[in-house]
Amino acid sequence: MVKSLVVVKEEINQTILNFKKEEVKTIMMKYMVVIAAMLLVSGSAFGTTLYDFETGTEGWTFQNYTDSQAISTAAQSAAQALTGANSLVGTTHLVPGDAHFSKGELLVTRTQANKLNLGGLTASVGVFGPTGAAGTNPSSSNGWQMFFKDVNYKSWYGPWQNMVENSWTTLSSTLGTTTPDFVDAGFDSTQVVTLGVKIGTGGSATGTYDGPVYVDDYTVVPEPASMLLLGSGLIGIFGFARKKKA
Ligand SMILES: [Ca+2]
Repeated sequence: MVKSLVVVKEEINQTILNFKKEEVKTIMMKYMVVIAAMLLVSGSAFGTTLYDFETGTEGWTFQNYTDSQAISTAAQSAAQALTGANSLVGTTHLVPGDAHFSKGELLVTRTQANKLNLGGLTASVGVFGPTGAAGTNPSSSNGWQMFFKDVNYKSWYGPWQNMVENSWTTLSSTLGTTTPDFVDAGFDSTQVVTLGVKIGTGGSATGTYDGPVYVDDYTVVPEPASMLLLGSGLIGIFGFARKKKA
């Protein structure tokens, strides 16, 4: 039996249509793979900058505990910036072995309604100390650490890092992975309200430091493992969609 021309034409059209569908699917698949790959390699693109001090102190202040008074002001400054044109500056009077001035903190306390779930996230912050900030003993430099407090004021303090003068240093901690320098029992990384930077004198430091210290660009990003899950999840979802359609 000879097919009518109309039927043949219809079959050809259908073949072209199917081919185009397949082509679109292939192209979409390629894009999805590219997007997933981008997610994997550029987790920072999904980072959230919490504080960059471009609009002022953004709620940051200084600690005034009796044993933690080495920083006595918190202000916006255009003298140094890691991002944008401004940072936060603290006036520092750091005295080794002193009951009041051997350590100090710059910090922000958010409202309970704006508490942060930092579980599994990597938090980072830039710190800058000019000439003299590190102290006079190279083997026992003044240092910094980042810290968090939860809604119950339980604390988590990250690893100490020696001050490097005249360049921005990024302090970084992943809650749940990074070994803390100090942590209160029961600290809840899913309900963080206070974030900050602590400075302190080195163990056998001998020099007093009077001058500014700067903080900028407090950012949180999903840890690499989360990005891997997200990326492979997207590939998985698309793979499932393809199978379902086929
Ligand atoms: Ca800034």
